[in-house]
Amino acid sequence: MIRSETFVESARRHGFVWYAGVPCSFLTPLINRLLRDDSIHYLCAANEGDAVALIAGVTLGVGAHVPMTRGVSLMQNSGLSNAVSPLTSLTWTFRLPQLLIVTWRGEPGFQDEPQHELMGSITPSLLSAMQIPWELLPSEHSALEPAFERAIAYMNRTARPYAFIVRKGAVAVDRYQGPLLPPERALVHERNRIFTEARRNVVKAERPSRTDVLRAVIQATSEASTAVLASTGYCGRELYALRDRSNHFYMVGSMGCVLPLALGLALSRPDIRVVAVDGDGSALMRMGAFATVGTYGPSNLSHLLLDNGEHESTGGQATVSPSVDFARIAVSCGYQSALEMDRICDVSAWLKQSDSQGPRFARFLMRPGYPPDLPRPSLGPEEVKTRFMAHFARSNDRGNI
Ligand SMILES: Cc1ncc(C[n+]2csc(CCOP(=O)(O)OP(=O)(O)O)c2C)c(N)n1
Repeated sequence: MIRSETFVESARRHGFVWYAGVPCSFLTPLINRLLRDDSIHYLCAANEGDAVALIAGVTLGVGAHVPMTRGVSLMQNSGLSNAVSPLTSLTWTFRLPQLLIVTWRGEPGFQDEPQHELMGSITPSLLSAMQIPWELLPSEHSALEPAFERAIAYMNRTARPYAFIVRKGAVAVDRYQGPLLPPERALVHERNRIFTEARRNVVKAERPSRTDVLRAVIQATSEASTAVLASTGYCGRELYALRDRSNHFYMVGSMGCVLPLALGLALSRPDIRVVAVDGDGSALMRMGAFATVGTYGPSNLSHLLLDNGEHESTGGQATVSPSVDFARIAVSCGYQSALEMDRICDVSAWLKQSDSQGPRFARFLMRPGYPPDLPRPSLGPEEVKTRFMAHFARSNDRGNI
């Protein structure tokens, strides 16, 4: 059996100080140990896919900046299914390494609940199918260091995730009975405000387009000091087509993950500003991330939701966004402020504000429509990531932030 203390300290020696996850009873001693440690970042994610995207954001932020700083996503194997999208189309695609700690409920040959039976029998093969090499978390302390070394060697060689599968009883019970403090920002609600600049009666077809908004985003964000992360589909493609800059990250796949990705980046890099440009369909897909951002989100994070009421990138099918009050949801989740707008001047003014005490949200009501012959980025995802990381490592060295 491994003691939590031994695991955490061994992990720390290998640079693992960022954790995000959703608990499993097999991990209770470990997670509770992490929660009590001020020198460790542990973020309670709404689901396991958000945890993977969040840690991918940390890797994006610190990977080139503090090379020995690494992240871990923790989950029950039932939640591995929630993480398949970012594991197959974010961390694999962009090569953003992290360690996965996946418990093994329903391990064949052991008595467990019926809901774990199928996932228990496919957990190792599911990881292998996603090209994630795995090994059992060692039960002997002496075997832990070599296991970390194998994990890191793989992550360094391939820049892709590696997994430890945790069997029942692998982590020793911890007798700690004290408090597990809630995150500090959980109590900020009374300061939060909703503003509206939107002229709701404006005819939808007369609203600005995505092109107009993204042009304003480019103009209002400094390449040196602001990271602009664009959601999957036309959002990233249009941003690229308007201007290709090193501070841009064009997400492909992993729909809905731009917000947790941006959160991990903003938390791990307080020296840069981070703008997450989201779509309404994408935001709806992972709305739990609003609550995670509301609780943990820092003041350098701005969340801009481009709302055309459609899944435009896949043919314009209506989303349910017209019946959703995103601004109210954002402040209810703990964002410091939320704005509804439909004029370009408001985007620029909002992006230039710098006096926030927490994460900010803005919903831009726009018309559908996109330019003809919209190109896809000519750079591959890996090149986009490498350029982005080098840019922010360099701009920090120059001290121009
Ligand atoms: C998990 C997942 N489901 C579906 C898709 C296909 N897909 C790509 S973009 C997109 C629509 C995104 O809609 P929205 O965020 O509103 O942005 P818009 O296309 O309107 O700019 C969909 C459904 C995907 N990439 N990933």
